[in-house]
Amino acid sequence: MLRRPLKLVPVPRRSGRRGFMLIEAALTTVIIGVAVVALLAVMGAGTRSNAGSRDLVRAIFLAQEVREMLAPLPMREEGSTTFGAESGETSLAAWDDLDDFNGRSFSPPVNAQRQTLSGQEWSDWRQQISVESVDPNNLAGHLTVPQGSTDFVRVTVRIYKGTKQVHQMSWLVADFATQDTGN
Ligand SMILES: [Ca+2]
Repeated sequence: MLRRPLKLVPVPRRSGRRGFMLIEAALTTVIIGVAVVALLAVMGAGTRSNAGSRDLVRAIFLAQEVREMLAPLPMREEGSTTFGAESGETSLAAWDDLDDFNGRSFSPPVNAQRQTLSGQEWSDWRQQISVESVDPNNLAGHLTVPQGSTDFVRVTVRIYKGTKQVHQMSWLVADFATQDTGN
């Protein structure tokens, strides 16, 4: 049987190139889409981070204003055994020793000169102050001792924006006047 020699038949060129380009275009669209979404997410996180940083700076400022306001005050009223404001001391202007400020809260907040910070930007901010007697043998601890029973207090200022606490600052104060005289 005589076989006819194989004849190479030219294969018609398929139009696959067009399809491949469509896939490329689709992939490119997906990749760009993912990149844009990622970029937007990063930008969103950056915006939130900036807002958080701004709030923290304000909160630190408000805590430092309280610290400056309280810095010149004695730990306790001379000649008084009251822990808290003495009789007749009914306003911020009258509070003249540290324990007068225990439990005080200022909203809108106040500055170191005891002036209310007016302005819309401060309206939802609050300074909350606590003054607690601490055990001199355990200054770093949080053991509760009766108020006024020692010559050391821990002053804590908590700064809130709305209901959220943004910052907290604490420091210790000793009644050196009492320490010096041995009373
Ligand atoms: Ca007082």
